Amino acid sequence: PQSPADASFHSASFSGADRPQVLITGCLQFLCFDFPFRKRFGKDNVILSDIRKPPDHVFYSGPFLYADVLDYKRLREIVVNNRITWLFHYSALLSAAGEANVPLARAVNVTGLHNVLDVAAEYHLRLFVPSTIGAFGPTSPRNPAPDLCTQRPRTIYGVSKVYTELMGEYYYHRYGLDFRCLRYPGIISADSQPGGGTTDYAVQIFPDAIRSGKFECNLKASARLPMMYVQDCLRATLEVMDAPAESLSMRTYNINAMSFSPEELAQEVLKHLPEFQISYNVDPVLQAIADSWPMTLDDSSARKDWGWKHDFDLPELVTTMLNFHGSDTR
Ligand code: AKB
Repeated sequence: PQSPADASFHSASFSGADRPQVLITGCLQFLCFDFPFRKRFGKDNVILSDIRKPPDHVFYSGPFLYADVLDYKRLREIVVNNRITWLFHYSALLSAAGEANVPLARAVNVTGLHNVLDVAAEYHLRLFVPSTIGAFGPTSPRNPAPDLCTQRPRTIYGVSKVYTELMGEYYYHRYGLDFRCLRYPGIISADSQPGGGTTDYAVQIFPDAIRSGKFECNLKASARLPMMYVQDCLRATLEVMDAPAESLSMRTYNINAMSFSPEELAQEVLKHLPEFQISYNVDPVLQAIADSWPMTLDDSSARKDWGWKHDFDLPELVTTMLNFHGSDTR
């Protein structure tokens, strides 16, 4: 089914030669890129790519390609052959997946980034790379974490994302690369499978609540983390990419929407499903990661510089997610 995330994206505001030609790497990170990005840039002006095959139920209305970010020549070939001008680089192993396979995370998150930075600098692309709350660590302020503070993460994912922020900013100052970066909270999406993250519980709780009325949570009841609905996340991404360069006082911004713990999320689910039961089977590795992350982000610079504003708070998120899974008969 089409995601409710699709509903409020506005139409393309570009025409003719001004229209960006877009490449998205690692697009299966979110299954709902297709609609908002193609609506924005035009159906044939967005190339989605990944090394994985899209799930059978996912229909793309325009081009999808195999692209391995570790294959530098192939990346250049795709950029040249398709006259790409904007690149959104999503290929990455997330926090839990990275701890389970550090060499692979280092290859994809660091070597893949090098390839993308070099291609983007060579062909003068506008480049977006997401960062994360995982780029903060146990010595960062947690409530809230400001844009600029100590960042000493203890996961390979977090370390690679601090490196991403610094390298992107370095290429901006050194080579004039138009690098733009947002630190995403945990992203909650109705139509994607959880993908190796610490915040995945907040995605999985909804289908489990609808299908069985129960959910076993792998974080503590009190583990409070910043979260965002995918529609807000993709809109923020398009907005920061559209922002005039002179409005950006920085190249890496926090964006914030809501913060909640598993216990608070379960309370909200209970308002819709009075029989719902949550139990806890805490994974110590994931809990240690969650304990080292902020509870909320200070995103005042994003709000001031380019007008960031979230739409979804916890009640709207829960209603939207339950409605989606309630009507999902897969
Ligand atoms: C994860 O949990 O690893 C990601 C993230 C917060 O970046 N969802």
